[in-house]
Amino acid sequence: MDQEIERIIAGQLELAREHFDSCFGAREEDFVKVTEECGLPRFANRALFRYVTRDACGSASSGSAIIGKRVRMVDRDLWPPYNHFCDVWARLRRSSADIHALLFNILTDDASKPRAYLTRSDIKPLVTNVIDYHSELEFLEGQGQFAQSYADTVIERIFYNANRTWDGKMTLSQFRKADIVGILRIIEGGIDVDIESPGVFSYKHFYVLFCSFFELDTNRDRLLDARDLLRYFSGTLSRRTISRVMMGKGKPSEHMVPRAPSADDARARAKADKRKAKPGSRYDLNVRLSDCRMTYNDFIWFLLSEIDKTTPTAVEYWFRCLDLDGDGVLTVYELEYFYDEQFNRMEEEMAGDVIMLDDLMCQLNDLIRPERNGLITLKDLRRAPPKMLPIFFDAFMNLTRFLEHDSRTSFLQRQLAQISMRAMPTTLFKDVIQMRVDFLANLPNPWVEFADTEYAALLNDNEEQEAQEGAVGEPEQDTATTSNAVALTGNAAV
Ligand SMILES: [Ca+2]
Ligand SMILES: [Ca+2]
Repeated sequence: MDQEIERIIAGQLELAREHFDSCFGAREEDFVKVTEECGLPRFANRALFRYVTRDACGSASSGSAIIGKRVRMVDRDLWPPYNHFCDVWARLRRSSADIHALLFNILTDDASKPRAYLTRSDIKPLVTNVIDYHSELEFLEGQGQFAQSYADTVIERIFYNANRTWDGKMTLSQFRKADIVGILRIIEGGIDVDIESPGVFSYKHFYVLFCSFFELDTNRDRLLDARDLLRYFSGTLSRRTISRVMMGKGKPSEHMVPRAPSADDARARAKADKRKAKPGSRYDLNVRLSDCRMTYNDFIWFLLSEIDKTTPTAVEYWFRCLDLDGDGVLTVYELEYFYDEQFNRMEEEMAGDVIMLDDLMCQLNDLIRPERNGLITLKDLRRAPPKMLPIFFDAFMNLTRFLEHDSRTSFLQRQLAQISMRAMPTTLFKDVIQMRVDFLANLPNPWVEFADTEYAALLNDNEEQEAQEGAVGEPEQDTATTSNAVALTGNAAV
């Protein structure tokens, strides 16, 4: 085994030597040839270059927030001497169990203080590398804040999917599971090529997230307050849900308002210390809703969770919102608190055609089958069929969607029944089951479906707006923009 690794390292170093011989002294972007010879995705180049030049060429800046070809610090750095590279690469390769561990070790990039986790800023060199060198993203150059928002979106989405501990510290096993290496390889072929399941780098998805946020942010301060969220999908979320979201119960909020601690604060803190709250359980009774704001990064977690409530992160997000006392169990009393508001709205909006809580709880108990009747835990929800989860959460939080489920579920049931009827007399029962499973598995992912529809609508809006501007004789803007760049001109300045 050891011999095999030594043979691989020797082969890689031999191939890399040619580039050192011909390119010695060249810049970071030329180093991509070496990165590829070493078996890494090309967009890991900046990270590897920084890693190998760190000791050889002084202090290479790591995790720089600067985007854009003109202001990159590392361009001033030179390639390391070949012998130095050999030492660094061999040591790195020997200490990494697989390609995931290899990239993970490169990104943690702090030899003096070895870390067992990655932070958001550690991922940045990968994302800025993609922004600066991916041919499909050329139009982001010089877009400052807009390009920065794209980078933030990609990083938040990586953490949304991978960081199941919610602590902003991605472990090697989370990194491996998220398959960042695989994602980097896929986008070499194109950013939005996989129509079925575009990944975290999807420009289209970023654009939808970004525009959805600014649609709500009427005063353009890049923060949302509770009132803004009331306008989300024409007021579909209940006020009680919005309060919980805004208070950072789903995802701890990034936005903090410094306040002089009062005597109450001190007492609450002493009480919380005594209780020795579990890490991650945020139990701040002293939050004032009027102080709460949602940043763009928080909004990414909110919108992804709102649109697709079947993902593990979404389930946890909404569970925490509903779990008023944070004890890890949803009781009938907690659910009733949320359902009361829904019930009143149904009475107002549906002329008395309402669903009683008792009936609802019976149905939901059948769907979720909790271990203890009437007490729903996160474990129960994780075991429940994923398609049932949106019905469960929307019943307590999102009236419009909850009422949609009624018709959608029965439509689904009819389709499933038709599959069985058509196949039944001639097909084996287990094959019929498989057909039904395949049918359900091929239903479009709610987030992808949503992003597609919204993106088409946004492009349409932009075209209409441009047509109007053309009609009234507005001075023409840059005509050389691509359709993507057209989509961004309306919002890039905010
Ligand atoms: Ca605002
Ligand atoms: Ca509870």
